[in-house]
Amino acid sequence: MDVVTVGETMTLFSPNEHGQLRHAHSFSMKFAGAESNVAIGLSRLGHKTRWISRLGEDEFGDAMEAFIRGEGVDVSFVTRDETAPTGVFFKEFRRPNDTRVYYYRKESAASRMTADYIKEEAVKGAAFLHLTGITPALSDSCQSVMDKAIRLAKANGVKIVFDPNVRLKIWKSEEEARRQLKHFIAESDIVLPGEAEAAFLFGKKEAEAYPEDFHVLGAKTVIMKIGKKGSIVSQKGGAVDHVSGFRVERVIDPVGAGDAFAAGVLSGLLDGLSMAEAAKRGNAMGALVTMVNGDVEGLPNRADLVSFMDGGLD
Ligand code: CKP
Ligand code: MG
Repeated sequence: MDVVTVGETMTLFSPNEHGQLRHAHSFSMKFAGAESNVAIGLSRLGHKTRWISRLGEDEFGDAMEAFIRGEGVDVSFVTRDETAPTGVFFKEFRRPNDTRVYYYRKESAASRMTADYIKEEAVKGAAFLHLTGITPALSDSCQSVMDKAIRLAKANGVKIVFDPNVRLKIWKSEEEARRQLKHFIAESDIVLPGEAEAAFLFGKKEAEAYPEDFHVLGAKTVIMKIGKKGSIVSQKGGAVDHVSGFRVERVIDPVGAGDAFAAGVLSGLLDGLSMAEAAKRGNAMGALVTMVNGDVEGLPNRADLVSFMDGGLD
């Protein structure tokens, strides 16, 4: 296994019209969740991935499991809950550059995951464990899921990659979000924040100044997304490097770009690239996903990624 990830994926109802959600009449049903987005992105590039989660014993759970399995992701550690449903969320394309999400995920099956569902054999042998800050916001038991996964990763030499993915709609308070996210950053080998997330955690400052804040907490490597400017790479005790971004013709849907970036970075590292080259692949993946409606629909296969990185010429 190359990458193991744990988290909630929801059924996504994406309106077929632009404008306020209240006026939407028809929706496309999709499946999206940060962790499965990353697993799918990696799988399309030929890496072996496993996604651990808990689904409702319902139609959406069946469809989601089949979809993610169909993308080549191992789902053998996914469990089912007979009394809690699979979570749902809606997107709203309110105006150009104003996409919003609305969650219906309280008390979902995934929020009921407990540490018992994270088995040593599911984590052992992987190169990376990918986690995000969404999971600990779901419930107290999901916090224990994070702690158990981290403990197993450390005991088995699996590197921990953490994307803060700040979601204030589901945290109890901003203070609680900051406290817990910092705790998980401190446990991680690689942290993949966005610039706005770094500002939320450490206060507004120059982009180049943030990596040090993450290093002080304990993170060895920080690769920070800085929007269309690309990303910043920093290793503890080393210099801060800028890696430029790719030109995006038109942003259709920005949701999922951070997960695509994570998949690109991990793919690069699995292929033995340097941190800067891996960040470049992450930048390309993020750019590609923004140009397509959906969180995973824009994730490329290898040939598509290479052609885009080479300038998009066939
Ligand atoms: O940070 P990103 O836009 O890449 O994350 C998007 C995902 O898991 C999306 O698919 C959604 O299901 C979520 O983040 C979430 O819970 O917000
Ligand atoms: Mg993100």
